[in-house]
Amino acid sequence: MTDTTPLPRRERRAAERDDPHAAATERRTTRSAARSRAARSEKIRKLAFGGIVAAVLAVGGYLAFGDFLNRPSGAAAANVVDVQSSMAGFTPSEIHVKAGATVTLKWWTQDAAVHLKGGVHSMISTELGLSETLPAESTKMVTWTVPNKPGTYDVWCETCCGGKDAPQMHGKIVVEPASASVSGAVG
Ligand SMILES: [Cu+2]
Repeated sequence: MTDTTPLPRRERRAAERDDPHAAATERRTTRSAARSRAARSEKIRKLAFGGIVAAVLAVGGYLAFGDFLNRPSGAAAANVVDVQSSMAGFTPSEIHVKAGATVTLKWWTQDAAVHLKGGVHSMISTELGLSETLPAESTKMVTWTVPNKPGTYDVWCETCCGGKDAPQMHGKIVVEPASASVSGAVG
């Protein structure tokens, strides 16, 4: 019997009467076809699962190491400034940036919300157009275009330890002339 398409039940019974052996073969063929279909779909499921796992690992890896990989070199890395806020104020208490540059402040704190007014530290410099808040125990990337006005400016936190009235809550932002960076660059 070369035709392996399943026969309707009535015909199969008739075929079984006529040739019990052939009918049994036909049933086996049907079962094994079903088995191989099941095996195929199992294989597809495994491939799909593998693909999802690979995608999750790739995204996780990028999130874990992307920042690290981007940091060591390149112009962008030079414009990332690490700033911590704590009960001691800003660390470092003085940062230097170039006029007109786009700077990313990697601003972080380990302080708990209970010590902070509104649960945040703040970073305020009205002269430089900065007014940001940082939730307790977090890190925030603040991208900021430095105004084109060289000088030394006051920056302070208003939401802890006495705020603007407390000397230790103040820091300095020194805006250096843009030409200072051009002199060191080629092209
Ligand atoms: Cu603060």
